[in-house]
Amino acid sequence: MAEEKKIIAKKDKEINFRDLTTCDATIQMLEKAKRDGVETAFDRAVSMKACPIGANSACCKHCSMGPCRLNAKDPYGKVGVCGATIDTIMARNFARMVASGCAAHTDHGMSMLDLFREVVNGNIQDYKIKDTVKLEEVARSIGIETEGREMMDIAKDLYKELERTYTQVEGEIPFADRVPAKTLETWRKLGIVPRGSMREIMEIMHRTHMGVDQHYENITKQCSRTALADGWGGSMVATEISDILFGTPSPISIEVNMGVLKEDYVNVIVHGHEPNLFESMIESCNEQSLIEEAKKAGAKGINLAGMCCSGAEVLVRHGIPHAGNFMSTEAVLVTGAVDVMCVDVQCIKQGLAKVAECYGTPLITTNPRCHIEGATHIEFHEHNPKDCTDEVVIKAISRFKNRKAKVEIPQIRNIGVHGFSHEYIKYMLGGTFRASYRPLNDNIINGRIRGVAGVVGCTNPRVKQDWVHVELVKELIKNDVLVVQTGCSQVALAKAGLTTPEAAVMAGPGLREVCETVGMPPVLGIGSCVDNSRILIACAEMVNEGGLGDSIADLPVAGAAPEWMSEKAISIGPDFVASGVYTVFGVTFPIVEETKFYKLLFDGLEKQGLGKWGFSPDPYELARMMIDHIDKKRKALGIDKARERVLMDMADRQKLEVA
Ligand code: SF4
Ligand code: MSK
Repeated sequence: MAEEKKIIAKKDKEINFRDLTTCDATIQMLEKAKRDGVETAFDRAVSMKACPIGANSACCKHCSMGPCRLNAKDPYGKVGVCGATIDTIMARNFARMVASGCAAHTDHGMSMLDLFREVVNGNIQDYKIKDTVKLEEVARSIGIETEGREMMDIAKDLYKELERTYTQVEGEIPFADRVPAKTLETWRKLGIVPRGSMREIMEIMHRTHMGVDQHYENITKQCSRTALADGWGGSMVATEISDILFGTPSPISIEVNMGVLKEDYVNVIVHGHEPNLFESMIESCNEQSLIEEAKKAGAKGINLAGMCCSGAEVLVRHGIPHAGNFMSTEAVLVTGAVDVMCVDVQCIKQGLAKVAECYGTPLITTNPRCHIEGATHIEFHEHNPKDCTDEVVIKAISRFKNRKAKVEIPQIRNIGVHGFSHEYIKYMLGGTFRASYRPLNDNIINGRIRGVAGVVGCTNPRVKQDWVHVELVKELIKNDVLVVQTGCSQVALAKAGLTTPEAAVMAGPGLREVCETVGMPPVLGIGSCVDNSRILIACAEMVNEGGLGDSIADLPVAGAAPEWMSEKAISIGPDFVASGVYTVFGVTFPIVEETKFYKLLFDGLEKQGLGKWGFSPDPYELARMMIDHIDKKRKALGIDKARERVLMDMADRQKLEVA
């Protein structure tokens, strides 16, 4: 698919930052970075052309008889030295991306479970079980008795059960109990019900070793099984345990964008994924003695903001402002106003170290899994969390006192209403006395809501930051498709003003009516990238509620990662596809078109009763593909009414722009 990929390849002097991002704050900072002689990932993406053979996944370096490069234009004209075909090579490469993405999510989940175990066993005092209602609900969902039992006894049983999510050698993982019966039956028939994620990830790495699994169909099967071990396993554990420990989100109005930084405050940014670090940082930033220190240093106080998915985790639990998504993490340092950037794991660009150095900002790594050359490492331990976060804040105060960099903060702040957990969606639509998915299902059946789309994932400098997300979502809601969001995507939409109830005016008449009746935005931010499991649970609830088919594959739903970049995003793909969801990706897709592997992913899996993949770099085409799929499912369910997809021209789009 190399020809279709949107790769910006201009010479440095021709760069117009408006071609690279629609985020005005990021543009302002890229212009400043240029004046300051500072390079960012945007500059590197322009000057570094993506390797076309790698982009097509047509090369293999799994052994030293290679590396072997095949020809995407004549994919069956050549094989690797060992005889591996293009389908084997692409499927193996894909499988290793899935394994890596699943490992990232499940290891994050395991960290949350480690913390839960230590809390339950009384070895950690700084964290507590915050949401006992959720604890009982999760326990009951996997068959643990809760009636009349002590909370800690339930919690101990829950820990033991959930540990199997990772370690189970044979048999189905606990959350398989949450999968709709017909979907589970399909998995059993295909032999893809996951065992523990450690086993599945180990097996995928074994199978993709030179000379083991050399049938693309069999490799793809293991991709599905491993991805399900993540989506219905490790990721789901991460979300559920985070909710139990830190509270289940409910909607809250939050501020987004770089204008949340304050020149006369000590500014602390937390970036990464794990809520335990951030929760402790909140404590440290509110510590009276540290606030006094900040004041002694001449600041008005300490200002804490999140970025990326760390920010998405806590903005909904505490209303902490969010300074920007993945592609703004270097740009925010260019403000000169960041007194410390504290990171844990995932999506932390190594380039941050250089940019931080240029502006005299300490970059602090905290997790044993993530050290960065040039950064300071202060290890975070859950048994004494404030030892780390207090020290980080002290460093920030010191940097404030000695700020040398010129400060320029883009004065842009947007408001979003986020925090729609799947539990809250149920309550919001059904009310206290009728909390259920019935109203959602009814509104889908009566056609007010055409279907539901999950639009998730990263931003990527190979496409214009935020633009693909925003244009895609605008098209979807205009066509009465309710949108749920996770990760960096929701921050793009918040910056565009689409995550407030007022954005209902941009929706089609049916969706608008529902949003205005309930007072909800047409675009629901539901958490960080690991929280995609909330979407799966919502899908299961819709099936179980009745009237929309027997399996997730019957639902009028679709998913998209329009600006994806990480292997975690790739692993979410087969998780959703194997769960039955049509899943489309933008930017690029690591595959050669019209090969057997391509036909399997983009068509064959659906014939097996699963979902399927789609790809387009164009947001309007992505919207068309998703809406066509939703309409196909409505027709199959017999709930299709004569309705046309609303095609918008540029004038229509301009009319819909939110100020
Ligand atoms: Fe080449 Fe086969 Fe070795 Fe891959 S495994 S590098 S295709 S010889
Ligand atoms: S942080 S995986 S850029 S969503 Fe979760 Fe954002 Fe994608 Fe990282």
